[in-house]
Amino acid sequence: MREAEALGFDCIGVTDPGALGNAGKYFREFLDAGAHGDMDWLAAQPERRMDPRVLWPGVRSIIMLGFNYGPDDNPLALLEKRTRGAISAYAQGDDYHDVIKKRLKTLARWLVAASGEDVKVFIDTAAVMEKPLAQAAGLGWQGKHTNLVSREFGSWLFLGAIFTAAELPRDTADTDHCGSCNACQEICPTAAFPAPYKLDARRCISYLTIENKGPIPREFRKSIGNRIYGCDDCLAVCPWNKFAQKGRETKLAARAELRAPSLGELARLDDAAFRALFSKSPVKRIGRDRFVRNVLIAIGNAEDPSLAIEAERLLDDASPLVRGAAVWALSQLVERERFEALAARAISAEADINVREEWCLTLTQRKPTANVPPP
Ligand code: B12
Ligand code: SF4
Ligand code: SF4
Repeated sequence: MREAEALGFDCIGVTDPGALGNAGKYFREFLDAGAHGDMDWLAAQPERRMDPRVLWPGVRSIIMLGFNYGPDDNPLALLEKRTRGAISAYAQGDDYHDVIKKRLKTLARWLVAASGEDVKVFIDTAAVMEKPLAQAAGLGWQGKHTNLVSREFGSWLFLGAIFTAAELPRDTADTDHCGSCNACQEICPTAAFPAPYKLDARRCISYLTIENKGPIPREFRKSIGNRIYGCDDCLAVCPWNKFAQKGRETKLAARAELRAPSLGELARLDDAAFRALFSKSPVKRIGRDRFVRNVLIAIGNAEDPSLAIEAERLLDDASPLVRGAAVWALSQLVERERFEALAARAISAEADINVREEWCLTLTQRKPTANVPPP
């Protein structure tokens, strides 16, 4: 459709509101297994998500749109630079919700004028199963990493939907082209796939660093490496990316300062500096404390004792979430004697019971020489 292309959309397809097939059943299984973790909004009113006709009884056709955000470098390369933070490709530019929603609304207005029928637009946050609907509309298939893979754009498509009361001709659904490939399953640092096509969000670094509001569970801290916001590993390793193209939308392009930011500098962000650095960025959504928590986990994994000073300073931060993460980061970077001396001083002064527990657990679980280079 020319109007969609002119607005920057890279692919488009139309499907039937009843096209979800087994997706609803799989969604129910996902919820029953508790795989959504604390994402209560995902579990709320599941019937609406499982059937678009419950969400909006007037819907006759669903238009699915894809917006290419193909990165201009390989996101896996940055994982080697341990003193730099890795922000996932989708979050290095402006917030896609804002950029794409505006275009969806413009397209929807055009559609209303052309068809005379009512419309609703959705991107990400509504109770819409965007991936299986996009597969039904022929945009690609849900790969074993559970995201939509496109033969033209690999793993790098944002999805959006326009529901319309107009009867439109349907496109043919796409079929699975994963074959015997298992690359995404093998690369996942936290073993978040209990089986191909199934994700346990509670183990996914994207969930742990973005959705999870509390401390990062201890079992995942080492595997998170330097990923400070989201994760691209399973997407980036997909062989279908060899057909991928660089995203065209400049607003979504990586900002120079977010490509490989210094962990030391990020650890020094106060609330105002955080909001200035992440103005218009999706990262802003998680707030300074959760973000600095993530940075501290990466600092703990940086194998650079010169970063210990940043963690030590944050032991006095106003946020218990930040103080707790600083305790763990420090334990990874300083020698046992130094850590025990700091603990002796800090524990009695610590008002927050969870941070005190973090000190005690870290003291008992800390390996004597973890990451500290021999003298
Ligand atoms: C909740 C959510 C998350 C959660 C859970 C992810 C998940 N896979 O469910 C978390 C926070 C972990 C997350 C992470 C990411 N997300 Co997200 N997320 C969503 C959201 C809001 C809902 C997804 C959902 O319904 N999940 C519930 C599960 C049950 O649904 P499902 O993934 O479709 O599950 C299917 C499979 O498991 C399959 N299945 C299950 N069992 C079986 C068995 C067999 C035999 C078969 C064949 C299939 C099968 O059927 C299920 C139903 O379709 C969507 C937006 C939306 N409204 O759809 C964005 C969305 C999926 N996210 C997106 C992105 C970009 C990401 C990240 C890449 C971000 C990042 N870089 O960190 C990661 C990718 C992690 C991953 N491997 O999935 C994009 C994906 C675009 C695309 N091309 O697919 C979406 C569509 C947002 C958008 N509008 O563009 N996300
Ligand atoms: S985004 Fe990262 S942690 Fe999540 S499933 Fe993919 S590889 Fe695993
Ligand atoms: S990496 Fe392989 S298995 Fe995973 S989605 Fe891509 S093609 Fe499918």
